[in-house]
Amino acid sequence: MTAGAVPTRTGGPTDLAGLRRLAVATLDANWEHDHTVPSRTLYPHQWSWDSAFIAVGWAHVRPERAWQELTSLFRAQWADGRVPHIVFNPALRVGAYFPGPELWRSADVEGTPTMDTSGLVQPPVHALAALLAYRRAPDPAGLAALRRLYPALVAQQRYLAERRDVAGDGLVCVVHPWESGLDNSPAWDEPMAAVDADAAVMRAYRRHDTAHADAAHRPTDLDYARYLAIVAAYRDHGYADRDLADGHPFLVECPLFNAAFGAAEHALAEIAALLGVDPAAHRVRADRVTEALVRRLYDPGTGTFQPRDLRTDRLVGARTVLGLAPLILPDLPARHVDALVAEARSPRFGVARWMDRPLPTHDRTAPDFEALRYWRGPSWLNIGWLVRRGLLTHGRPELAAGLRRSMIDLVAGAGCHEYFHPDTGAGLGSPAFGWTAALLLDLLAD
Ligand code: 2M8
Repeated sequence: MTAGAVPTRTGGPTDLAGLRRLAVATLDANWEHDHTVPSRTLYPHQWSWDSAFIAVGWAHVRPERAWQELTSLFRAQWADGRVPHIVFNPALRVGAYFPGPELWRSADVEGTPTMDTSGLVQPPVHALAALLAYRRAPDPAGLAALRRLYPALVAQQRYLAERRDVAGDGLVCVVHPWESGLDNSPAWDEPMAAVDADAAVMRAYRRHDTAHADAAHRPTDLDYARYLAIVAAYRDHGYADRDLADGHPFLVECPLFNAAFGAAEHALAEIAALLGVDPAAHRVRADRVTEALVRRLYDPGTGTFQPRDLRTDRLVGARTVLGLAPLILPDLPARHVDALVAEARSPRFGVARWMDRPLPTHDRTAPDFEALRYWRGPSWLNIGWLVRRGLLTHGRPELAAGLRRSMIDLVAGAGCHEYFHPDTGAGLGSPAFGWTAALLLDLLAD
């Protein structure tokens, strides 16, 4: 496809049984001894939040793989509790993904696992995924797996609470856009503009992504130059989190990351109860996260949640889908829920009355909305799936049903793509993407 051309829908199965078969075949094809790769071409290693979403899908068809998926990821947990966002498969050739282990150099850091990993984290959706996987397959093997995972999930939360609360306000700070999972979201344009880097440095490297996907659908070279500069700053500081406030180039409190952090405490409370452990401390922590999110990231002027740039102590201006994520918190106050539902149904997200049009990742009315470029507009199933859960949690079943339909239609129209054009539904990025397949299975089962 030529750069910038508008892709058209290529057609996926339209009957529910055919969709289910496609999803299972996609997961099977991406299964790699003890985990599932997001994509054989673009992302051939293990990714943290991908594994969580993928475990939810496996629970419907092969629960043992759901537990293997999470267990293999947590085997790479660092001694400080961080769960790295990439676990590298040593069997793959050097250069199978950029940036590879030679850039991260995790082996040089004390307290890291034997396998190579990155040093960043991703939104902590794993406790929620473990709970949902168990609910789909509540057997003794699942309970035993939950029991093994519980201390690791608690340590993951402890790392975030104790090492990443840079502002001391009860919220987690992300130190790289890759930690948000929405790498090139317009939400990061303001904080990224302050990162000193030159696109020309990319001449020294070989980007792997643009060999497998249209460059017009991916982050730019300047984005990548900045991504590398931030990684280098963190790595050269030994991935230590002390003193981050003294000069780390990117420090942001993200509403989606923090909503996941709060939802994890709610999920841990339920897991603890299943295991016969007192859930009270998790509930207290969950309440604190919701309270901090509302206090620090809710903007009454726009009626949505916005990231806070800790280097300027200001909320960023872009209104992206990140702002809708706090809907997943069961204790979000009703007036904030109402405001977010109004935001989701507004022309900005354009999902219309019944939310049955694809949910974009950025404000459709913004001048920097890009229907084709990665996290700057296209629809992604993991985001729609989270927002749908939020709508169900807050008693909006009709809207949740519309959103569910829109997501199933996307796959029916184009297959298990990584992301989709939010107007035409054309498939973008990887054509056989792990979490799209997994979350489709979950949506079909409801
Ligand atoms: C994308 O991120 C990686 C870097 O982590 C990349 O662009 O190479 C994002 O979509 C992220 O959310 C996702 O976890 C990862 C693997 O699917 O790909």
